[in-house]
Amino acid sequence: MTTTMPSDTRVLRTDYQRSVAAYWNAEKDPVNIRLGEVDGFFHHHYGIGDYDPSVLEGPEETRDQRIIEEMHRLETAQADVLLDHLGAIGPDDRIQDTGSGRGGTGFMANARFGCSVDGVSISEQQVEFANAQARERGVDDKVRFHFRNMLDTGFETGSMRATWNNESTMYVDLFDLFSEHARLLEYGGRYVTITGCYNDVTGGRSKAVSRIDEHYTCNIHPRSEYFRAMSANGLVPMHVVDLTAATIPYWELRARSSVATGIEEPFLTAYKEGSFHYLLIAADRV
Ligand code: GPP
Ligand code: MG
Repeated sequence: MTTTMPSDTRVLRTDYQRSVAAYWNAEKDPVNIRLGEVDGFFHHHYGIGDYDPSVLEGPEETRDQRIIEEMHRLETAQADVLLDHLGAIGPDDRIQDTGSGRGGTGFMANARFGCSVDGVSISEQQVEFANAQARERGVDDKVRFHFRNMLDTGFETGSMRATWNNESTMYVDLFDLFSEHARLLEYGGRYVTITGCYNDVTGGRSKAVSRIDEHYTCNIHPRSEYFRAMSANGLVPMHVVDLTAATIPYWELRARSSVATGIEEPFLTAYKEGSFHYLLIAADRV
């Protein structure tokens, strides 16, 4: 007997996609939930910027909560940097959060620009959670989350002023992904990604990068592939920002927190040995 709904087979096309969806449908990790509860913006990405070392000092009873709040502040700062690169977005524009998680970056975008935001995710749990958040915030007329595949969103061609992937490109083929972004974006529209990619100048996938892949069931791409796949799909890079040095403090703080998941050391090793970069790439649709 099958438990797969007809809608599942349209959105989830492969066993791999089903296993990724199962991971995110089950995910309730304190490193994400407790941070989101700080102010109601639930992120699924990492942080940037220096942490305030005083959070590690002071009264023991409130130390844990101070660290959680500081990690959340750094994650919110990361999303702000992504939004800074979307260009001029007005209230009448429509933009897409691609791999939208529990909705954090999308709600920040709507709060900043007043625009419409469509989020897509292959996790029905995440879509449900994020839509409930939209209702709670009273923005469900403008911010909507959809159970859709980012490689085939079904939205109208040329309908988006901007689109982004905040740490979600490592689940898909980049040529297929950028082909869909290029289809969705209007001429002159902006695509932004923040991603972890491996350094293919120094060699192949390092052991630390392989451990990250294994942890999230993902497939981290080499740096050069981003640029090859953009150029093949009419996306012309305007900004490339290496955020590697800026994300290391987040991982150091996270390693000392009560919500560490065990993936902290592979990230710190990979970044420090230079086998892995944390990059922002902003590109124009031509
Ligand atoms: C999601 O963040 C992380 C990923 C989707 C994949 C890996 C990203 C790279 C840059 C390689 P999360 O907030 O759900 O992860 P965690 O639960 O570890 O905080
Ligand atoms: Mg997280």
